[in-house]
Amino acid sequence: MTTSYDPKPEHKFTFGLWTVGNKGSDPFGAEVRDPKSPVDLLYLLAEVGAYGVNFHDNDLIPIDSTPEEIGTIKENFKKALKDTGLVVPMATTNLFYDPIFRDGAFTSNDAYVRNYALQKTMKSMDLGVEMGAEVFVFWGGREGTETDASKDPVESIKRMRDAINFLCEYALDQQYALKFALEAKPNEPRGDLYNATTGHMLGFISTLDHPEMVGVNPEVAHEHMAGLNFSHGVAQAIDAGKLFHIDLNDQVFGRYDQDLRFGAANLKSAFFLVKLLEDHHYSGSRHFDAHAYRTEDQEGVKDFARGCMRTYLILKEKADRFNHDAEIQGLLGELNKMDNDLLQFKGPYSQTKAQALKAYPFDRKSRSMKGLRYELLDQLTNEVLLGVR
Ligand code: GCO
Ligand code: MN
Ligand code: MN
Repeated sequence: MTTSYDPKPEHKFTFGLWTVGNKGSDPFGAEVRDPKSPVDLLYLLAEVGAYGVNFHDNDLIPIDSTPEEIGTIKENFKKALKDTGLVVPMATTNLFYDPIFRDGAFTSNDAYVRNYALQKTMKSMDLGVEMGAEVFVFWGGREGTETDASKDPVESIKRMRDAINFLCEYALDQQYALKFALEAKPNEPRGDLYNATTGHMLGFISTLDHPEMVGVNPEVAHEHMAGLNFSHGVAQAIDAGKLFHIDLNDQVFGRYDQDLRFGAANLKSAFFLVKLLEDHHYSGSRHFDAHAYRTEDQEGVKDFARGCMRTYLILKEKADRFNHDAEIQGLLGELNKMDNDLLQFKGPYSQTKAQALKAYPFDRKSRSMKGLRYELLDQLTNEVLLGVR
């Protein structure tokens, strides 16, 4: 059945190889789904209607591959990309799985590990660019601590800055048209991770040698794990011109890292997020960094992937309805109306304006008694979401 909720290339829906390739193991139980090759996963993504695929270096090329194996893997993957029409908008490096990264990569106390991490990342950038990536994500999976006896956090932030500065120079040197997107997470797998939220990352970026090359990759689950309003963090990134990528999924507040299907847990915050991205014409990938429940087989993996994209498109339609609902827009218009008398204070600062504002007779008491009708506004929003408006 063809409906308006079918994914199209212009929606830029992407999935990581590690998302639809997730085999369902968790800290308490073994894998429940058979491994699929990167090529098989491309065909699965094409079948469900995705636009693109992202990968960590080792999702595509196992860490101990020989040069011959690497050649064959790359050739097969490129052929499958061509056959399926899928693109690779983003690539990233796995700096967390191998035991060498048990104490972090760029922030490890061991200079040997820090240098190996740089080498691995440069090779991963080469691979990403070869496959067409324009965005390169950095998720500091193990850049943190269990005990702060181990490291001075100021020193760790400096080490992180040195690494990103070095890699920006490498990209410039190679003439790669790559933008970097830093992904924050408060914890898991480490007890605490540095630069724990999108806001921290934005602050950190302004200290880099090439801040213009670096933005953020916020993830729903990560900000929810920190108990934060995701849309507010994303808004800050949009305002700073730094929303280079986004990881969509879902997460119940206060739980372990769940990576749920987009919209599976908090439909209303998913709605405000989609509305924010669409209202502000976000033009990057809508990347789903999530995986199917452990209960699922391969059919369930497809249900999961289709569900992520379908929910996004349904919420996009709801956002449009919200924006065109006369009663909702009437309420918002009323709330933002400016008293004619205050027009004199609009625009930039002047000494005269400041003096006039200081002298203005505000009637604080009568204005503070005015109800704002947010109960009605929120109820109308719920009714849009529930499909009765
Ligand atoms: C996580 C992260 C990762 C990263 C990925 C890209 O919680 O494990 O979200 O999935 O997004 O490694 O760098
Ligand atoms: Mn995550
Ligand atoms: Mn992520």
